[in-house]
Amino acid sequence: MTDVPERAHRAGVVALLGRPNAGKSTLLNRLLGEQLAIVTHKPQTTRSRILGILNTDDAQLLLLDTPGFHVSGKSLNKALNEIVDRVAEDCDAAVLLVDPGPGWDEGHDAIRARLERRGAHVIVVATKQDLARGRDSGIPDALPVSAETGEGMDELLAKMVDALPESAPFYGPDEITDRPMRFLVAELVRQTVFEELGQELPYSTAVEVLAYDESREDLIKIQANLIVERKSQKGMVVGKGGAMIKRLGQRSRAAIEELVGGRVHLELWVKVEPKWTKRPNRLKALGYD
Ligand SMILES: Nc1nc2c(ncn2[C@@H]2O[C@H](COP(=O)(O)OP(=O)(O)OP(=O)(O)O)[C@@H](O)[C@H]2O)c(=O)[nH]1
Ligand SMILES: [Mg+2]
Repeated sequence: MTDVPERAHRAGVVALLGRPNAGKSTLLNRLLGEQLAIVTHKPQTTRSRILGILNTDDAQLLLLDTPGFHVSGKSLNKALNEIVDRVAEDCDAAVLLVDPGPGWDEGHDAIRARLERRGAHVIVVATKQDLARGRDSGIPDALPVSAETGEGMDELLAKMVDALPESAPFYGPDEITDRPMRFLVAELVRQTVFEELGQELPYSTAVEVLAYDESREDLIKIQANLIVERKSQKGMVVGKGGAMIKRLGQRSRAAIEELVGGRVHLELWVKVEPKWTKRPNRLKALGYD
């Protein structure tokens, strides 16, 4: 019989980086087995870094979902890129997700070089393999995965753990995120807006939770503002005879009830705040910085 030395516990931050819509948030949710980050078919859904905590037998992975990196001069988009930059400066390892559809580009070269300069281990992953099958992804040394089917997840997990330093865990075994319930609630409302409203409007929308009242045992009472930039947008969000805001409220409430596992009363208001996407203080207050 041989003695197998027990492997030391590992822990650290693994950043999920990629272009908008590459599937970062879907991958986070798949790895955690929970819907922590919102996912939509539209690009630029994620607006802040979101930590998901994943425990294995001998490791704790602090998975950081991030906004997609892209080129744009708009204030909101610049703020999002800054979040990506900071995460890239701070992680122990990074998973660089590439959708084989649009493929690899110079943006990927730049971020990989930057991570490697810092000594962060980079794992390149070709996503959406359930769609890409048979196509040559043209991405060298990429691990093929599908967050939809779960293909490649065990190999990816093993690679991520290998890339982490030896360390005791940072969080307790029951913790799944560092984000407060208010944040998760605001995100679920935002997801509903992406699903119900046209192409442009979700990008002008933010959600601010004003009250989260748990004082009653059988019902959580939530008040939230849906912030838009223009009066005409308010009209669209409210809808004919209030039909749209009613639908947004009902769908959001159902999603929040699923998250909290109990009854929820949701009051949703629409507020016009001209140029909130261009005001650094508002971006900060809303958590997009
Ligand atoms: N078929 C398939 N679709 C996927 C897969 N992963 C993600 N998607 C879809 O791709 C779209 C974008 O997914 P997200 O997870 O929101 O992408 P993201 O990288 O977080 O996007 P941003 O937050 O906007 O940067 C959604 O419609 C997902 O359902 C996959 O493995 N297979
Ligand atoms: Mg996302």
